[in-house]
Amino acid sequence: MFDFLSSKFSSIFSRIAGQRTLTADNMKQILDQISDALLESDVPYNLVQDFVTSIKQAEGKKIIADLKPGEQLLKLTHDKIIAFLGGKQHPINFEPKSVVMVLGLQGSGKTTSVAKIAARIKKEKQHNVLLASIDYTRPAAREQLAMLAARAGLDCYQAKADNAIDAAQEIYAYYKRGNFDLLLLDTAGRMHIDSALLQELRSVNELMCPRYKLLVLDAMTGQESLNVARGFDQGVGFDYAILTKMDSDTRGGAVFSFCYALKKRIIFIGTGEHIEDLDTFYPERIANRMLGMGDLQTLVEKAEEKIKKAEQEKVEKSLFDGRMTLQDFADQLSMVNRMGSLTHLVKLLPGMGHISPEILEKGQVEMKKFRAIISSMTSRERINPRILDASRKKRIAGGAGVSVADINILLQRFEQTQQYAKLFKKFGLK
Ligand SMILES: Nc1nc2c(ncn2[C@@H]2O[C@H](COP(=O)(O)OP(=O)(O)O)[C@@H](O)[C@H]2O)c(=O)[nH]1
Ligand SMILES: [Mg+2]
Repeated sequence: MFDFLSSKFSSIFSRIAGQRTLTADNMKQILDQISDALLESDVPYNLVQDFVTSIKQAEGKKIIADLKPGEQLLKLTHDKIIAFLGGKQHPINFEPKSVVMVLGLQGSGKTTSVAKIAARIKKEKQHNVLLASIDYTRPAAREQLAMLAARAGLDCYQAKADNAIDAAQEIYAYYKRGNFDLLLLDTAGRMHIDSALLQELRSVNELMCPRYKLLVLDAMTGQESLNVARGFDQGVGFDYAILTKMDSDTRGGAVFSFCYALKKRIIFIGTGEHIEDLDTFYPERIANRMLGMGDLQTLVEKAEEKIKKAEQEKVEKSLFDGRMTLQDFADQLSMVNRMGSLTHLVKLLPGMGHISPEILEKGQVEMKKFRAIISSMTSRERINPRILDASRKKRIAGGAGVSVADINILLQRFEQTQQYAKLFKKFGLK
């Protein structure tokens, strides 16, 4: 996700990271590179202009005295991306006894998203959710929702009516009778927005008065998705958006542009075809990812699910205190090992968003070696790796069945991890 933007941004900012001064020429060059990266990721030209102007204006004010110019610019860009994505915000909390109507073009991911959201609400709030579809354009469309619901253990009502409007009435009556907490209504889409579709959606809107209307947009469609959103907004209106297929090779331009262009929030992003592949949209985390800073927060959440809290707190504390030892590093490695495949996790780690499968394979082997090396060290060596001279390294290499070069790689990685931790602490990203 955001591999394209994060590799562009990482390379732009790594070039200026340590510089003591930034000349007007440097600055112009960097802003040009940022513009190019955004245009290439399919952000509309006028939005790119607005974004770059907002950085320029803030840069003039020099707010943070103790940052180097490169760091300052990175921080500003980070802040401005967050602002573009809608600012800091709380996740949406669907009020009980509401109807949620889900709109979007055909194939955008409505049916899949309806099932994902329902499963999420049921799991987190124990709400009694009813699913139903009024998609009469494709014979299998309603079956698809029923199947997804059955697989996830969700209630789904299949209307007997032979058209969308009658079905909507029937569904609404069933929902009211059944004392459900929420109704999630899947609707028909078309290849393009047309007046028949909008008319149908307007009628259902009047009939059910949904408390929430969610628009599903396919992130793969780039700039075009903004026009689709405007069309739905004018035709029926909607409250929030869900951007799907973020796991595909979309360049992220649609996500970057949506909030600023439509003045509405994105509340979820779809990250795969499975029912659990739905992430709550947090502008801060997305900004971190776009800038190649990884997503420590998501990583922490995933870890929390599988690791005892106390164990994790200990590692985290030493990491952010800047007092991390090799023992902590070893604990981290075995945590990663328990949390799932490296391929998935690595996407969340700083600067590692675009690593090839071969390198990951190598990474798995490397992790194994690292654990062997650290377990061959004395506790003094783990706490203070600076004492590792040539003879100690030789002894450890013998014990772990690796070469001295492997130990040096481990020490390098350890050093990098500490650097990242410091950077994150400095930017208040933790
Ligand atoms: N990779 C990926 N595929 C998705 C995502 N959301 C939906 N899909 C797939 O997109 C296709 C169309 O989805 P569907 O929910 O039927 O779209 P609808 O026509 O709007 O109801 C299906 O093959 C889904 O599995 C997503 O977030 N990631
Ligand atoms: Mg559908």
